[in-house]
Amino acid sequence: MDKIKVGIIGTGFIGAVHVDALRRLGFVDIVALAEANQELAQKKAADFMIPRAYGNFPDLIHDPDVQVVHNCTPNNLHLSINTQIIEAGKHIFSEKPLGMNRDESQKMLELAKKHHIVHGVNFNYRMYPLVQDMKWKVQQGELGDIRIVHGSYLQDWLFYDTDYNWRIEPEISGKTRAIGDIGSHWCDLAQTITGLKISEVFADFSTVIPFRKKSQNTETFCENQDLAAYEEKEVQTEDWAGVLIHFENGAKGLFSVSEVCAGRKCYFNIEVNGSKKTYFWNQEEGDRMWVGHRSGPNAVIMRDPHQLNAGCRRYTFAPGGHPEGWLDTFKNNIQAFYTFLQEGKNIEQEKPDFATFYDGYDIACIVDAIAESHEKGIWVKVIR
Ligand code: NAI
Ligand code: SOE
Repeated sequence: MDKIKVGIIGTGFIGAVHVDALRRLGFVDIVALAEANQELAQKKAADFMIPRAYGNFPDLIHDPDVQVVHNCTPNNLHLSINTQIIEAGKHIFSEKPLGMNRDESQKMLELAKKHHIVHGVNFNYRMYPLVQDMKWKVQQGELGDIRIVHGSYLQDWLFYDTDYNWRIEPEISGKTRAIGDIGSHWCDLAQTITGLKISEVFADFSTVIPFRKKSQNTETFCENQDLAAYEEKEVQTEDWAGVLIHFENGAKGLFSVSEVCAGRKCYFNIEVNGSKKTYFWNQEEGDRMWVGHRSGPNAVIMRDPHQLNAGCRRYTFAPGGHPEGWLDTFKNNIQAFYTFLQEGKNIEQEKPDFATFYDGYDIACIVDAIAESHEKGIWVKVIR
């Protein structure tokens, strides 16, 4: 059988991770990349040993050999690039958030449905083996009724006023920053594990650093502390947000997000309190999960392929005690997407484990409701 031929648009921080994950699959070949200009495309193609380099993304999309396109560009380019990929009839794996807002995301979902392509959005954290296991346990009723869901996603990479990136600018990132960028992951995780929809939100935002120094180096996660030259920029988006949430079954909860908590790198955690027990999981120690009991000892479950339910075993490889982590979630997500494609499955008939444009749109509806709640200071229903 021929390998599936793939093109990647945008090879910055996360594009490089897609290259790594795709190469671990074995049954796909990266045949082309596109970058912001020809010189950069050629440099990246040489670095990654990818045969074709395009300085203009439509040329990659219309390369007749390319069957699937990954979009790893900043958020403001998702709508135009994704639209062209879908209209060319190619399958698409887009980075999150799907669009800059609900309207953009809805357009992409409608178009994807019309063209009958396979569509994925990279909400990769749901592909930790223990997250899939938690989802399965909840479905089996092991947790009981879901009562409370809470957690946070905290980072520190924008801690200094010298930290700068395109995510600071609403024209590129969207109206929200911490919520759209990492709160979107938290909402996807909460909905994936519980199987419940977030129905109503009440939010409060804070821009902790009102002015930032923009210099030449604005790479994602760059270190920039002694600047010789910079431009002072007023910040319009939130560094921190707190959100109270209601779920469709009456369960309640809350989460916070931050990009300015010193020492917190990718501190993404969730706790689900059920009527029988509690599950707690933290991404930075993603190979472990805590189970809390009212009567009887608490437990820490260590990821071990032999102890995961059968449906999750395809998302784990290393024996217990041999850590798996963040990079493996990309491989798992991409593997789920390409296996679905290879097996000729249809998203309209079967809900895959990976997030689709349906999920991308759903999360955009929540993000917009959160932004509206902060602006108006009221509870806002999530309109889907
Ligand atoms: P980045 O700034 O590191 O990389 C973006 C890349 O896109 C750069 O190489 C840039 O040259 C390229 N690019 C810009 N304009 C282009 C154009 N017109 N044509 C082709 N390439 C172009 O950004 P980063 O951090 O990689 O983020 C990209 C996307 O991935 C964002 O939507 C972000 O939200 C998402 N992301 C998702 C992550 C996840 O965990 N799922 C992690 C990090 C980012
Ligand atoms: C920056 O906040 C970032 O790279 C996000 O864009 C990703 O989605 C997250 O997974 C890690 O942090």
